[in-house]
Amino acid sequence: MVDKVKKIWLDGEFIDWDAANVHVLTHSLHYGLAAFDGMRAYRRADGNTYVFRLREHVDRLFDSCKMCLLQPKFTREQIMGVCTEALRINGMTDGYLRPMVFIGSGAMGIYVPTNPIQTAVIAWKWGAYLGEEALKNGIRAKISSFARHHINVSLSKAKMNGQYTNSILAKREAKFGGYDEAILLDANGYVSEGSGENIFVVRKGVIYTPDLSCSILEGVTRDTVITLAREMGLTVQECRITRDQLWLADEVFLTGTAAEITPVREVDNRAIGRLATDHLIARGCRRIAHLRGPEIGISAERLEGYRRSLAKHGLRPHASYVLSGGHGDDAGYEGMKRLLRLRPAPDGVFCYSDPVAIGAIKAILDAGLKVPHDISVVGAGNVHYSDLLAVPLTTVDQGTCQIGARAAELLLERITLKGPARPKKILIPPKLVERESTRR
Ligand code: PPE
Repeated sequence: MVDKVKKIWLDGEFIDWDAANVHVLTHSLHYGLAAFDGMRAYRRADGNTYVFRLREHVDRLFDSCKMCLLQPKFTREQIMGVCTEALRINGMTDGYLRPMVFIGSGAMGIYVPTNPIQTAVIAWKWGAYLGEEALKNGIRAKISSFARHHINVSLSKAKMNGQYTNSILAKREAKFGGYDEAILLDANGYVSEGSGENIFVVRKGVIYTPDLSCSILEGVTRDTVITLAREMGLTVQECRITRDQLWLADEVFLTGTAAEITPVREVDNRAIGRLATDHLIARGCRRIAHLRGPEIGISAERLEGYRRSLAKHGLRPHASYVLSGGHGDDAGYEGMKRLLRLRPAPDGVFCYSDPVAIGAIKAILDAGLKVPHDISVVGAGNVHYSDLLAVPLTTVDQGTCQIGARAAELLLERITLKGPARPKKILIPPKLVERESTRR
């Protein structure tokens, strides 16, 4: 239930929430042609409230109107003003805003050129769209049996009310099947978007999102993610994506005003994610141990990653499965020997480093067990000999050489630069390199 606020703006004035009604002959109610948008207002650290990308949302509303031939009686500036006023008048420091332009009552039938065009702006409090849990641990999504509208069936770039019957059918199908959200393909079979969100796929350090021809709504959040990612030095490609690419992804997430950024942890019952623990889970391991490194920050971060991944997949970490290790293969060997004494023994081990993983593999083999058949092993670092071992090692490559190369380039750039240098952040995403030690 939406909690009532005091006032709703309808056709030029703020009226009481309960008085904001329309006639049942409202044309848009019968035939679905109307346009809306949605934005969130957030209270920021400076104590002020800001509407996130208000202009872009209002522009899209007017673009939607233009595409479906609705002529609002108000200007963009007026609607923007009403949006901020709706927050103020209702005493809201954060919330969701929904401007909508629709065809009022008068004549019936499809062609009603003289019916009034009405405009409303509604503000309400809206928590996490897919639940708090979804933001933390990700959602389970299903590829819908409903396709997104073909580009010549409807106007995918318009945020048209009637279009949402397609979203509702897909969402209900997904929910009835025990999933949290639907992912719709376009009429050509390429990945399009969620029922109310755009979709992103990360694989091997590259971010992909369906291009504008794939029947998607051109999301404002989508644009924000693309812009920020590119500013951080990441590669973003807008292109066609096939459903199997979702299953091979390292990460999938949905973006939208209501959904904000929601991670997807499973698509069609297949776990997403290939970094260390996620990868072991995807390969079928369920009793995953972690051999920690020495007491330094990076070791704590890897432990945190291990814990988060287990939580994301609903697996409980077993205290005895986490052992403090050390740097080298002897630490890995001793740690693994202790893990092998546990009942039940782990079926997967994520090791702090490649040398620790190499020691662990030796201990497993010495105990007469097989890698990966009995126990899968993942290391970290991608040392140069990790593919030359008796059991080539699956590992997380952190791009150590790339880090050095980019740092040197940056330094040279700064030396030759005239004038003040702007700080620059370069992110080199880690990659999972899959080899025999987890291929089962
Ligand atoms: N695709 C669809 C189909 C969609 O409805 C939205 C927003 C997006 C993508 C993302 O667009 P943007 O918000 O500009 O990043 N969906 C709105 C309605 C949700 C609802 O259930 O109502 C929203 O998020 O406000």
